[in-house]
Amino acid sequence: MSIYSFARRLILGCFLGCLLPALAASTAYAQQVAHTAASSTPTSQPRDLVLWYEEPAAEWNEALPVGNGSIGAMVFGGPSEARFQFNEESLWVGEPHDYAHEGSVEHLERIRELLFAGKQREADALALSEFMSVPLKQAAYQAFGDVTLTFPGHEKASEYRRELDLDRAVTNTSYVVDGVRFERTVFASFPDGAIVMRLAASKAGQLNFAAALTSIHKESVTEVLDSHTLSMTGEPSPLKLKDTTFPGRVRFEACLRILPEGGTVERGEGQLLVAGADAVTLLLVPATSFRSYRDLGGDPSTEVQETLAGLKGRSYDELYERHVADYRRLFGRVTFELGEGEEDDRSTLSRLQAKTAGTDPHLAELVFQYGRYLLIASSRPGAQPATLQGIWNASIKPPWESKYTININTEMNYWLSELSNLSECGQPLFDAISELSIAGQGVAREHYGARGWVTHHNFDIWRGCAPINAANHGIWSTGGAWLCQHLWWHYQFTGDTEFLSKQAYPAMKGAAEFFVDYLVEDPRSEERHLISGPSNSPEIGGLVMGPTMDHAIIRYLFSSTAAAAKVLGVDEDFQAELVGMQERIAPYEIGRHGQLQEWLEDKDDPKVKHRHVSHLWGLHPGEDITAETPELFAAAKRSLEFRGDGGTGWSRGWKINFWARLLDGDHAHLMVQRFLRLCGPRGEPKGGGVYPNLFCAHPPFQIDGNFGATSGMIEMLLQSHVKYGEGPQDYALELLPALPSAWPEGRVRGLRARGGFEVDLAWEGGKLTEVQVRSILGRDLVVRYDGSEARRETRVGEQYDLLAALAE
Ligand code: FUC
Repeated sequence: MSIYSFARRLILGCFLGCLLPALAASTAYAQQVAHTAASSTPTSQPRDLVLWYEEPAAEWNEALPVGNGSIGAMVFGGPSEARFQFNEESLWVGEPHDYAHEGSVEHLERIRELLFAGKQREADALALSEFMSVPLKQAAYQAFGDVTLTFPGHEKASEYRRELDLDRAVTNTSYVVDGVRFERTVFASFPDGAIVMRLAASKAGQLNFAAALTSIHKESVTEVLDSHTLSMTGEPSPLKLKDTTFPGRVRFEACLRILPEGGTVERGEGQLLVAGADAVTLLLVPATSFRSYRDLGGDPSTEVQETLAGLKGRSYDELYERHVADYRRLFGRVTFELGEGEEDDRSTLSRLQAKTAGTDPHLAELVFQYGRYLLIASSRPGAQPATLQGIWNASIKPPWESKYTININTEMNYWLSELSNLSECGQPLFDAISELSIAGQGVAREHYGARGWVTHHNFDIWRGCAPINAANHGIWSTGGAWLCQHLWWHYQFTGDTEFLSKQAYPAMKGAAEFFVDYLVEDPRSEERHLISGPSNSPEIGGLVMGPTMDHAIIRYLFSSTAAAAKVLGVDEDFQAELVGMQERIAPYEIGRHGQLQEWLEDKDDPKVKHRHVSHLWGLHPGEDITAETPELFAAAKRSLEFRGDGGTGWSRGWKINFWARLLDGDHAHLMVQRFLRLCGPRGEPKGGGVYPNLFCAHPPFQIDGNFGATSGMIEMLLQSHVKYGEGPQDYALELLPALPSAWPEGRVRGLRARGGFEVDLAWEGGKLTEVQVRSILGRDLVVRYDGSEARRETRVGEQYDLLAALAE
């Protein structure tokens, strides 16, 4: 489904009745964003933000991604064979499906009893046979197709260069053959709903090529639709995952329209042949029959034709300008530079291969802004949320099905959206949460006999919420609760009470109701603490009662839901119930190694280097472990030291955030270095880092680390999670809380903070030299830097210079 069908869905009113309030909220939200964004005029970037290479991509992780939130492509840039591997976000195997396992609840008590009795293996076996999703796996995101342009005679190209300009969201490939310079420009346009490719040459009549449109799916057919258009239709091949074969029910269609200037276009066998053109514009429009997780009634053909009709009459220059203006409106809100730096004419790959890659400030700037680029490219209002791979996937059997893993990954995808001034890019996640809050009701009822809704460690496009794969990691009940944090953040950053009442609070309330019914008293504790379970500390230690992470998340859910109800002036009794229960949840424990315990029992092994560090959730992304709780702060630090500085790409990304929250800039920077480690055939074969195209390497490619790295770098420069008062937005802004010695000079503009503030900072010799804070909501402002504090009452739209006050 494209942004267009989303708009149509709004107009025709064909969206699910139950989600109408959510949509109303999104509309109000759009207005809100339009209002608040006015404060952040797009600024031009201080330095070139270009990923560039001297060779075509030798493999997928070297190709360059473009995307408009829903459709994306990987640009390989071969001179004689140009491959554009493309995706559309709604092309998945499977069909509308409820994964709840009827009657599971009958076994719940027994599983708990076994766990309380220390019989983990028996509990696991019972849970695996009686308590899991039906089927045991969820569906997979699918590759869509390839556009291949073949240029005879271009094998001997010279002066080759391939680049992705983050400032314009445009890729460019350029080279010379027989004295003629050829240029290919590619971008994915959000306003026009198409991938646009432009071919040009320095001499007239030189463009000769064959264009093909193909798909990895066997059931697809490509036809020459008219003299200038190729059309490909089909459906995904069925996919067997473990014991289940997911059918290919989503129908797809893509059209490639070729608009030459000069020359001729002829029909070939499933191809179009262009000869003697001066320049050519190609428009690629894919669509599917997916309308919503419950409805496959769309007509991809009509959708493609409508989009193409909308493009008719627009010149290439117009398409380009509309795209750049739309993109810059978002991207241009933040600039980031680390000192003047030296002129650097090395390619991105050479810089990544250099020993100094980890400390290369320009690479840090590039990776910082790449996270923002990728979010804009994979998550725009009306779209699906970014998957484990954003929207970029060349496989029919992608790693972890390229779905939504919510025991860290999907949340990490959205850590940067509010912080980095891309608030509206969070909307796809909010809409998915609204859907999960409906789909997860059946799972709450059938598995737990509880009210409200629950989601376990994964969901897919069909909004599967039941526990999948295996009991030892699939039965983890706080996925939905964690997602609700993003709803609350959105309110805290934007002050959008309409969003809070119509979209956020209904989902938060349902999630909290579930936990009111689900928590049980721990018979082993004298205080009869409330604990979670059966659950696990993500992916380590197996099925247990009472993992620390669950309790941190549930406490946060209860307190934020009670706070939201208070803001809205509703559900007073429920507020009191949540506050009362929150106080009874098992507290953090510090264990015999001085560590923050991962479980109720003091059984952490300091030698374990596991990638997940779930028990530190309260340090980040939570907010109850700060310097103001010194014992827990020290224990969290100890636990993190035990886990070490390695790990998968996303784990390194998370550790940047952790060390920033621990106010240790140099250690956070060490993790930036560890993140900038080149992986794959041209770098390190094992361990996490980045690929030549700067995609995060788990390995394999997983986009979460890109987003986590950007959020971590922001946490090094600005934090706003420490409360100064009791109000839901009373958070102090901490300036340069974890500035590393490796970044003595720099400047960042346009970051956002809780309470509705936009912040510009500059520093020299490691000391703050400029602070400008714009007030979006007119709330009281508390700013802290290096032991000083300044307070201001603010007015909407006004800017405050706080440097002198902080120096007093
Ligand atoms: C979680 C992680 C894995 C991987 C997968 C998609 O299960 O533990 O490392 O990121 O999600």
